[in-house]
Amino acid sequence: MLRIITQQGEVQAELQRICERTQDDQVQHKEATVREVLQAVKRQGDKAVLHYTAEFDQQTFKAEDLRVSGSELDAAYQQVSKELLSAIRLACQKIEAFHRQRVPKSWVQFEDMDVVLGKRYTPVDRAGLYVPGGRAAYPSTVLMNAIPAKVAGVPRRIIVTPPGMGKTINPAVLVAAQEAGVEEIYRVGGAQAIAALAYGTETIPKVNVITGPGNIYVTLAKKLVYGTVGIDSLAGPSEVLVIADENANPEHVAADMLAQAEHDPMAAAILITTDSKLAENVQAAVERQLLDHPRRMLTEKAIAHYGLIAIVESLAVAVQLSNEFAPEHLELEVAQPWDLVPQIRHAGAIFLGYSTPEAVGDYLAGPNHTLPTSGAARYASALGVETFLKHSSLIEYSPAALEQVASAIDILATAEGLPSHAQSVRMRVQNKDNKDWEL
Ligand code: HSO
Ligand code: ZN
Repeated sequence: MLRIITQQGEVQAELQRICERTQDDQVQHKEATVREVLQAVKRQGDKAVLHYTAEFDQQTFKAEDLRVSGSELDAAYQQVSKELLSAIRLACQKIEAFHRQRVPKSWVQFEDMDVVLGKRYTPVDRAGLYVPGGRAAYPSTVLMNAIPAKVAGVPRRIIVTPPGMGKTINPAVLVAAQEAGVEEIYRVGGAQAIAALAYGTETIPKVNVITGPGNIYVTLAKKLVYGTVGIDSLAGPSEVLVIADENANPEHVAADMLAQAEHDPMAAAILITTDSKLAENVQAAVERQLLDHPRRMLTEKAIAHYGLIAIVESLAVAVQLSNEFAPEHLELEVAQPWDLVPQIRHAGAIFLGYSTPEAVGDYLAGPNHTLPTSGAARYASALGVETFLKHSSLIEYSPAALEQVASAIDILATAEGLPSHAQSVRMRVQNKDNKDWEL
């Protein structure tokens, strides 16, 4: 049963508990396992990858089968329906259009004729995209990772995903990968996949950046290899916070909350409303919609542990509580959603109005669905083209410009006790014709 609470202190305590739900005591123990996997793959490469795939995924095969073959890629198109293929293509097109819009551009600025400054963006050479399997075989996640990497211009894009029964990979995942321009796919998941991408093996290339959501083992592994490679963020179980007024449709709000809960037993679904009638109606609608839910067990678990309805006195209080929580997804099911936007401080994605369910963003609105969770929206943003780019600063000074700043550099370098820094400037200024070396 979805709990309704009204006392503000209790609401705040509950929101904090839900926000911190991944920091459980089991993590330490799991981290030890992940360290062992990372070390083994680093030392033994493919051999360790295959060993852990047999142990954790119960799939045994040889190193030459790690990479998904061209014929499997072709065959996948025969295994998905025409409707699914066109939906994937529509999503591809909308996601790509969105991500192309604000690609950071290299720039140079001629302050005056003597100083040129700028930034030059370049993509990483190789990106590793993690696509979960098992409970979560999401072609949409393939698109959300692979398209920004392609738009960023990453020359080599690689997908890793755990094998299912008979070492197969979900055909919809294989089709989505190809539609998004990825043909290099390895059947490996878990911490062993992250290790392979971070250190490289005989078969799997070492990459520069690893992105994509995963279970707790994948997330811990990403955290531990950070530094050897870049990562997007530590994307934990999904969450939605809905702010709704008295005109929101309780069936719709309930469906949106269940859409989040059905992802994971640790997913969170929170409603903050100003209307007690709506609260009761949503509570009842959730019960009703759960009755014949095909993923009832898992969904109910999430609702029981991390589901919550809070009744508050005003929308301003609702926004304040939401800011403290910093949700991954925030739905504003209110009459004037844009009025609230300036007050929103932290949220991975904001869905405005009664007819914008989160699902539209999960699949094809265009913005990325890989978003910061568990309060990370306080400092992080959605996965994007920038995740695969870095920039080099550009600086050019003419002799005259250097002369102008020489004494300031001299003073700073002397204050830091670094005489060669001072000298490198002084020499140039004192020998403007640059003939010193001839002496
Ligand atoms: N809500 C998930 C994304 C997703 N939903 C994929 C359906 N498929 C995390 O933003
Ligand atoms: Zn979703």
